[in-house]
Amino acid sequence: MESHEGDLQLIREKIKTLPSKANRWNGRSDMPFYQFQGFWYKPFLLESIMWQQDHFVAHPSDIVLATPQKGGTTWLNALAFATVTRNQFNGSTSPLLTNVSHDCVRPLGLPSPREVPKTPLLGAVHTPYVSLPKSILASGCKIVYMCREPKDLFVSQWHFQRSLSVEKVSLEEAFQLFCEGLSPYGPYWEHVLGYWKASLERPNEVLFLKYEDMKRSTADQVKKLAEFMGCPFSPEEETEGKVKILVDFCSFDNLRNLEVNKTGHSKEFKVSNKLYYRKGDIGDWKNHLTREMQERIDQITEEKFTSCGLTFDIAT
Ligand code: PAP
Repeated sequence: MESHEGDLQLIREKIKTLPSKANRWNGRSDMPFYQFQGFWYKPFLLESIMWQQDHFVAHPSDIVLATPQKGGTTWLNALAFATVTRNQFNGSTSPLLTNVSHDCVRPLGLPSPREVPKTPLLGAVHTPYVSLPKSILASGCKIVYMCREPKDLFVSQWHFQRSLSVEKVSLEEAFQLFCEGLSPYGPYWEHVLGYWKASLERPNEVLFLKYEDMKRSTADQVKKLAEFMGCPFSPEEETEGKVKILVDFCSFDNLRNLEVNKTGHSKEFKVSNKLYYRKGDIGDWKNHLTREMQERIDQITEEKFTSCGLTFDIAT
């Protein structure tokens, strides 16, 4: 890690020259938001993205898993990992039994001392498409993106950020910030559109998934994911019920109730694993947002997405 200190120092200096604003999501004056290539970041998260751009070398067989924050990262990682390793591990031997799914995929950022099972899966975590390392695009490796209906994503992000912060941002203030685009890795709509447009331009290389589709028809979506990743389920596997077994293993209730996800910490992100499992429902926004809030956010969604041919079921 020490040999990277010089590079990191240069990156830190560069970050200080970027446009910045107070981060009212966590109220910490020592950790403002910085804007880079159109998106807002906490400085230590931006360090990692800038480091990746300078140093990460992708291999054509890599599979990048990307999500906006709270777009379904934990679930996508688990499903993709269980799918590509299904002939290597089963429900009693899977590393997912003892590791949060973020720790089962290879990191793209700074070299990490943690042991990661060998798979083609790379966790790009929340890097916007425009900021992915050039070598990922040049290598032609596959990218899977999963995102979520904006109201539910906002509510999930608000809960998550509050649980990480001493100073708790109110729902109203966070809502205002989110709609202005000033949210972690925001503007959210631009994050989604970057990958959406890429999936239209390069459908063989970019798979665009929605959390809601994954909830409503998990088995079909997992089959699509497997096919895209180059490891389709065979007719025999389907007859043997392998898809259902995998889907049940990665279900919210099953993973949330594992000891590692009740009491453990992510090695990569030092976050308490239970924070990655809250409700896992579609439509929790109805328990939080006023009618005015709903209308405002839906209007932005409509304005931003409809002309690009992207739709979400905003009523549920
Ligand atoms: P991250 O981006 O910080 O890693 P991420 O996994 O994207 O978090 O988001 C967590 C959301 O996914 C939570 O949603 P909620 O706040 O609305 O409840 C979490 O409950 C949900 N989630 C986690 N695991 C699963 C799963 N296996 N199935 C369905 N939803 C899940």
